[in-house]
Amino acid sequence: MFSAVGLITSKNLHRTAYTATITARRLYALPANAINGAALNKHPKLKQWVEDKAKFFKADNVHVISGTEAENKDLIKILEKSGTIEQLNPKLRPNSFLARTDPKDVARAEDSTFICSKDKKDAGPTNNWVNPSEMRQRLDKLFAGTMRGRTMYVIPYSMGPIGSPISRIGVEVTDSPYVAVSMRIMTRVGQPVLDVLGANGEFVPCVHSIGAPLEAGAKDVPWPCNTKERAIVHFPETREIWSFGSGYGGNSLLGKKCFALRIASVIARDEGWLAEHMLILGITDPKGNKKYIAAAFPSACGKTNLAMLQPTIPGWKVECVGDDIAWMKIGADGTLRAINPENGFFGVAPGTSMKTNPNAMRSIEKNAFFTNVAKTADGDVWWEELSKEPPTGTLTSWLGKPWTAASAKTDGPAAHPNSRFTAPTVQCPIIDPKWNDPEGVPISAIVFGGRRPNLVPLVYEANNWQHGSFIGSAVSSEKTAAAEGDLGVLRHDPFAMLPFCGYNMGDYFGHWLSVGAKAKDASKLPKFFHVNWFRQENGKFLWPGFGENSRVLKWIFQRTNNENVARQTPIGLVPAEGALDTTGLDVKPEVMKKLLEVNPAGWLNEVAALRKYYATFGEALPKGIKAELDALETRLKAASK
Ligand code: OXD
Ligand code: MN
Repeated sequence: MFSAVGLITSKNLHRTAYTATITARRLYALPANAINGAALNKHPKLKQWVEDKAKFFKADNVHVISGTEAENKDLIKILEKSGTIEQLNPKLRPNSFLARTDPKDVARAEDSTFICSKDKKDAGPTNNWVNPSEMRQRLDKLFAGTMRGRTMYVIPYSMGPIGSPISRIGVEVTDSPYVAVSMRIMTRVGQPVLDVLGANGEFVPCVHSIGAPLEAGAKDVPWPCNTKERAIVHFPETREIWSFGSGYGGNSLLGKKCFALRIASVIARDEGWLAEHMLILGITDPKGNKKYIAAAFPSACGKTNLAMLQPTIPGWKVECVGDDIAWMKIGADGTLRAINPENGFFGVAPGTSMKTNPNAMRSIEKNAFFTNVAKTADGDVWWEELSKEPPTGTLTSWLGKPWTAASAKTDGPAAHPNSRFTAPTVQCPIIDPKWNDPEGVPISAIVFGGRRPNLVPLVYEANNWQHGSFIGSAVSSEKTAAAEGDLGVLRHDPFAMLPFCGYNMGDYFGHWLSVGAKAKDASKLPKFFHVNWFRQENGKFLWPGFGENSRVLKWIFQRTNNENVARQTPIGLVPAEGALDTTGLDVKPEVMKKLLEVNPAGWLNEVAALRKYYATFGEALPKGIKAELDALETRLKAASK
């Protein structure tokens, strides 16, 4: 039945992989892994699904990812042979590689990302929606024979520790070996996941194709993709993911944005928990008291920097649980418990340096993948702001061209603004001892933030859960290079989830309210805050940011202990005069005042803009959010009299 593409029984896996080595179409083929094949046989539904996909996509070969070191080495050889990656100088950066993508495949493609719920209303006004049957017809056309001439990799993966009750399993099939090696860094993959799946365990089916079949005799390119036809599709009701055309991580590593946020947000809504675009950090005061903070910022707004922050205030310590995604649930003890479902970092390279994020720099010293950064003359990596000046000698830019500081004016940056590093979480020198704890860590504070050049103070605190949820729903930020489109434009990005919420954003606001309302003991819930590191005057940032943000974290920490260090304003609580620790900080008192000022007239404009935005949700806008907006307006009007 499966003879067209061969496969799946252990015997067949071996034969077809071997066949591939002699078909000349492939430059290099993986040795088969018989154990994997046998394991797939144990799960008839999974086996059938894989067989159907391989047949329909006309894959030349199928390889089930075991997750072993030897297999990873083989995949890397394939990627080197095809020119997709090159090894960096092992003396400078052991076991690390550089990939250059097609210049048109460099970021998340939000315009081509779809939530195909049965009812358009369930996708809401912030998502692209297409009727599921229409989309399935389109996908059928796109995917028919899409893997001709290529191997289909089957990646069983776990979001969260393998076997933990809160973890979820996905199986991604992909024709990209780059995706296979990257998924091995970003998630837990392979045989142990199949063991947990057993004979009938549930998995989220995830389908990915670069959309570039390789016809017999045709020459491959280093980064095959399909920039004409792209679709990153989610079916929330059936919990399926289909991604076509792009190899860029955010569109192709389906465990991350597609599963752990878009599909998981739907599962979380149905089951009463939260799947969020948040970092998680542990913070310890000089007396040894420890708390955990979760923080949501839009893409490329410094989540990784905050998650790995090196405090400048003496005696304080920060440890990292995760830098991008948090799954949170009220635990048996009544606290909000959070896990990081990922296993690696997929961070933005430009701007990362020993000055801004030494712990990220140490996390990528070895065993790292870099995408679209520049290469130095001695075979290491470089990107803008990694050092004040570029290293001597001619670099190779992300476009694969010779590059020097002098040529930057005509050639643009050496590294793409959304170039990335990928490295295992365990390599972070300040990884939290509990980062892998299936119980999750208890969250004391939830922080929202965005890039706001004006108006929004350095930090303020919500009055309660409902007000905090309102603040989350009101997040706006300047657009960054993490997604295609115009940079710097201010856009609403509620809860930093605009591109990642798998259902109607209005219902999502309601879900946040209900999680708080259902909690048995409100005193055990986290407090909410909003921060803004990006306030500017005359084009210059007023706040130094990075390690100095520990001063703001200290104030947040104090507030979670209900310390009397705040003053009430119409928008919430801000640090009382002199309460924010500025010892040794080179910021003038008048600048500090500006950073903490609340200007009622300016905020009334913000209220008007929000009212317009909220109107787009129609009836889905929860009463609690509307009530908070009205109350804010009343307080602001009273303050401006
Ligand atoms: C990311 C993003 O890659 O948010 O984390 O775009
Ligand atoms: Mn992100």
